[in-house]
Amino acid sequence: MEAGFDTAGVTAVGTSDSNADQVDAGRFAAWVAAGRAGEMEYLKRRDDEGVLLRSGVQVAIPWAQSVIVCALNYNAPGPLSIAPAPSDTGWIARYAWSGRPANADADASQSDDLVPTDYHDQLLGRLRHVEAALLECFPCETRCYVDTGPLVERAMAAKAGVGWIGKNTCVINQELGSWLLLGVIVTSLPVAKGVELQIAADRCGSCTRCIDACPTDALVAPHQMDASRCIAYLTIEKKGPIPEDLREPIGRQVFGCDICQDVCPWNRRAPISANEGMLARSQMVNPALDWLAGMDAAEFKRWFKGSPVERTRRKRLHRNVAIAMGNSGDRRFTAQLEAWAASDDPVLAEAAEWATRRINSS
Ligand code: B12
Ligand code: SF4
Ligand code: SF4
Repeated sequence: MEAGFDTAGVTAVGTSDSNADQVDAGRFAAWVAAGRAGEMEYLKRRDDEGVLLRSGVQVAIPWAQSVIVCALNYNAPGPLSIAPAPSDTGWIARYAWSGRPANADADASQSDDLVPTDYHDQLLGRLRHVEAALLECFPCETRCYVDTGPLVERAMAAKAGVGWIGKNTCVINQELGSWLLLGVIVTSLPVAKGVELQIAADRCGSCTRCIDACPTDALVAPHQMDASRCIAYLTIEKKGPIPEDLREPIGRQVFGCDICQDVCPWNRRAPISANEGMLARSQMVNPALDWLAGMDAAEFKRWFKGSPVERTRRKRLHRNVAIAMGNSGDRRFTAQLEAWAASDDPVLAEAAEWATRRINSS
């Protein structure tokens, strides 16, 4: 917490709870085998014996004995994606709104002039502080990861008592809600025998709001996602054309999706983050689609360099904007879509043609 996290926990690896570890390994393997990882090849990597690297922490990191899981609140003051909004605007996922003042003296409450930040850097910096403090007391092997490590962070977070895995597959903390980003430190330190590890109780109860609200039916059952249908996958990870049957349900989401968290009752009273580096950039909230569409390479760099949106690159963002324009039904977008239809990028051109047809038929 001193390093700037909002909550944290520890779990043992491959020892006390090996039965639960096997259940998780089985779930992960079944998930990959069912094709639910889509084109995210990094999730399907295997070791020399063919075991999925992410199916257990000790598969890729044999010396691992424990995992410290840290969580950072990124909840920002601002509307929910499900609130009424002008039809000519898109939606960028909340976690990608983040920024920091351009210089240390600036007034942090002035959100108009923030420099983009990326949660990977925000969490990794804090994890390194914890790691350094730990190594001072207990020399050991450690690895810090945010997203990229060969492990399922949410499964670790649930075991470390950070929260329970909701039916929307997100980790939810009873006090903080689910607007949490996770980082882990894998260590070679065993958890002392007799130490009771806290596992958070599942508090979803009979609620099914997230499953009912998901526009693409990506939540195929409680706690189970077909990622190849999730709007976050389609708009951020998926290269090439987005499957046609999923374009309409994407609605106005141009980067990621917050719907299954917006409807979650555990987020109603989620506290606003005071974390340095996680301030909301006002321009990211309900951005005008024609503003995003008009960005050339220099403008894209200006607004998104250092932000998670940089990862999608400009052409893929424009592919998503074209689809959102089509879904808006707004004829004012026709000229932009016609210009894109003549683009030398076949994916963008085809998305623009689809969007024009959709506007003309609405
Ligand atoms: C790939 C990935 C995605 C994919 C697939 C998501 C998915 N559900 O798997 C896509 C691109 C769709 C995605 C979307 C998002 N992601 Co993402 N993603 C990841 C990543 C890199 C790997 C996840 C993974 O391994 N998935 C494989 C499946 C099988 O794992 P899982 O769903 O977590 O399932 C495990 C548990 O649920 C458990 N389990 C399964 N069934 C059951 C049943 C019960 C009863 C229990 C108790 C447990 C349980 O076992 C499973 C296997 O071990 C992680 C970082 C990491 N390294 O872990 C971030 C991560 C999960 N993503 C994160 C975020 C923030 C998002 C988005 C909110 C971003 C956005 N706004 O667009 C959305 C959320 C969508 C959603 N409802 O989950 C955060 C989640 C934080 C949190 N509070 O939960 C993570 C941890 C990144 C981080 N460092 O903070 N993501
Ligand atoms: S993030 Fe959106 S598309 Fe993905 S499961 Fe949640 S509601 Fe469905
Ligand atoms: S919306 Fe309901 S079912 Fe879904 S995660 Fe939240 S509490 Fe659980």
